[in-house]
Amino acid sequence: MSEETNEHRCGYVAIIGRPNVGKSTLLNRVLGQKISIVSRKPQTTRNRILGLYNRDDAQVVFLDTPGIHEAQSPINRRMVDAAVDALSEVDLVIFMIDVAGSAALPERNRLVLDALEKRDLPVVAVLNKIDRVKRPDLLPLLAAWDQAGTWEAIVPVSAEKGDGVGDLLREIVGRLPESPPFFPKDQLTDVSERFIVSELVREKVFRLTGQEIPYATAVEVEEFEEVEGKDLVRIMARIWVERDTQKAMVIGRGGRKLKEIGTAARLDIERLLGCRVYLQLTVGTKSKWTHDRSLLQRLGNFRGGAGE
Ligand SMILES: Nc1nc2c(ncn2[C@@H]2O[C@H](COP(=O)(O)OP(=O)(O)OP(=O)(O)O)[C@@H](O)[C@H]2O)c(=O)[nH]1
Ligand SMILES: [Mg+2]
Repeated sequence: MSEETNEHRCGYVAIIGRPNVGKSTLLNRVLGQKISIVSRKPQTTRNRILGLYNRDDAQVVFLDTPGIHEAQSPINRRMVDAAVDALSEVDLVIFMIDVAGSAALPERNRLVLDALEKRDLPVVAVLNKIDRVKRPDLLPLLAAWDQAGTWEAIVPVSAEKGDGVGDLLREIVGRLPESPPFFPKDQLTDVSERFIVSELVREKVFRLTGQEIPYATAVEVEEFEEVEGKDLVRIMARIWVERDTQKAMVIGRGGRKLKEIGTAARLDIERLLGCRVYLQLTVGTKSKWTHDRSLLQRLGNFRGGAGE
């Protein structure tokens, strides 16, 4: 590739929006690999997750962020802060809206709109989950969003099915500054495999347990060891919850729930690492960890803020 003749674009793009709109699904779709966990429950993503979309003429540094909502508890405030902080380091913002959800209209997105209004950033509005609405129902939403702000573009997509994602990438790349890549072109993310492993376990807890448990859970990878000559990785991880009653629910009758979490996580981890995985899960109780700032910092699934 000759640098003189071929222009190359590179920049930071934050994906923001209310919880559960499909931000992480979009990132995984664009990357073609799961680096950011997804669940049907809101407030799944807890950190800024960096994902690199690489091609010959461009590198897009995507920042997936926690959903922006009316945060009360320290853990939730920390998540919202991570999302809003991401805006300070980007060239372009992808503002994602769930057209099939209860917050499809601008008035239910006030917090996000306020965060954007404070900054003078170019924003592409993305109307996601179009696979779940009929075309005629999409038109009034498009009109409402057109009125609600100054957008670079409004792009309807289905992050899950892939519809419109190519158009969105064109809109994004064309708006990035000319620049050489910031990261090696074969890199996909800035987080360790160990971190993604802890997240994949947390995702299964999110998906396979109900009530308050997902929000009371952190995962700590205690051992991560490649077994020499065996194409096998041995992982020991601890699932932290806040109370013994929650611990009992995560373990389940006869250990069945924990086994289900472990099997589902192991399959995803094997796909991530491309080898066999021996995964051993244990459950521990740490009372009030979601309210303890210093603990939040040490525990898995919290890598600290933006710019690392
Ligand atoms: N039908 C449909 N579902 C989608 C689409 N995109 C995402 N979803 C689903 O929406 C839910 C939330 O997706 P996530 O990607 O976790 O959403 P998020 O915005 O990252 O959520 P938080 O991290 O909690 O803020 C999951 O059940 C996804 O499968 C889509 O295009 N169509
Ligand atoms: Mg997410």
